[in-house]
Amino acid sequence: MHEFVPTPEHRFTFGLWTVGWEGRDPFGDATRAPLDPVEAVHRLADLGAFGVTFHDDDLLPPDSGDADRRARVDRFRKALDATGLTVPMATTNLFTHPVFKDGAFTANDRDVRRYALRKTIRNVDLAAELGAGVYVAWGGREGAESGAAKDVRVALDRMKEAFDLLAQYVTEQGYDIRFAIEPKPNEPRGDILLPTVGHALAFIERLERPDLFGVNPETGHEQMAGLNFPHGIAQALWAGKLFHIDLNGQSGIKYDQDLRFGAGDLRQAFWLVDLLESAPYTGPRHFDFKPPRTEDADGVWASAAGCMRNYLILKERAAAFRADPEVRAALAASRLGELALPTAADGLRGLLADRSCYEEFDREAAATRGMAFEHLDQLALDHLLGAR
Ligand code: XLS
Ligand code: MN
Ligand code: MN
Repeated sequence: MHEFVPTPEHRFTFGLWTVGWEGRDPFGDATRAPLDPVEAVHRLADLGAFGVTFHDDDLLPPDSGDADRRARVDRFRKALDATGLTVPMATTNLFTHPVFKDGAFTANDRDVRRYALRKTIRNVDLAAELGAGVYVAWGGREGAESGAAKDVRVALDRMKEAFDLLAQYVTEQGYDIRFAIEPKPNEPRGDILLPTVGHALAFIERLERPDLFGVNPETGHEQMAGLNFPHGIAQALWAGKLFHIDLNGQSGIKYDQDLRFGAGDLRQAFWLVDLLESAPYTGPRHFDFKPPRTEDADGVWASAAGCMRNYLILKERAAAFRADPEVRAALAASRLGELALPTAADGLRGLLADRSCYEEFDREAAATRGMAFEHLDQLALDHLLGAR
């Protein structure tokens, strides 16, 4: 039997804000005490994680002076050095302070937009210092609750302006940093700009330096919009834009649950791991979850360990599925190999000249062919449930 023991080679990472979540929600106060980032680093390393990520404010109180900042960064750095934990990603908190109530890069107020950019740039410097290769941008407050409040086309101009300036900054500084835009359909705004992976991918192509931009899709965010997460990830991979990923659990179209990975839609989690492990995707497996506020400190670490354990179990199940000779036969019966053949390797001329594909095509015979998907899917379910 597999032990499912996480090691740094698995590249599991966690945000400081995940295990450090105190359990404050719109209806209730904190249920847990603040967690020292240094303790988080040690506990995550003990659990077998590869790295840790942070918002500027998770590590440094927003109004801390230069000396205090330096002391806190040095202390954090010492914990990283002692444990070998890495910082593959960092991001900016552009949502907690009331100044961001109408957005950051797309706030109607110009002074707020300029402040948001400077706050971001300040933390990009720290990200570079700590060796992060990816900088996540989640625009949780970029949106509206009412129609006339936001001219969306103009707001997208401002969003583009912000990202173009950030790309110029990292290029001029010579930083080896790329940006990953994180879509979300709603919460905390009624409607958020760039709500899905597809919206973000289309937006990126309009930027001055699209090569520096990819996406950071989150399981629950796509599922809040009723979308198929593995399909979104597949399209991001297809576009060469999966720079980072936020893994967690979500049960259907409702508030952002941020359950541990494996909770929520288990079948989508299975197909996701199957996809990531065969892609290949070499980036971190980053968990952006919230240990429920019912949990004490022990429950927090049990929840974090569960994220990694579930990933490893699903990885083993997906590998067993792919290695099963009956599955291979079922994939062939479902003609997956045929999907991989170009539709017209003979070119447009060949297609037009080929009478067998139209004039002589036996449409009725093709229409009655079964696809055998149900047998294939049952084999997958058998593997997922441990019945094979
Ligand atoms: C919130 C987002 C957030 C980003 C980082 O819903 O998931 O945590 O990942 O700002
Ligand atoms: Mn979330
Ligand atoms: Mn996230």
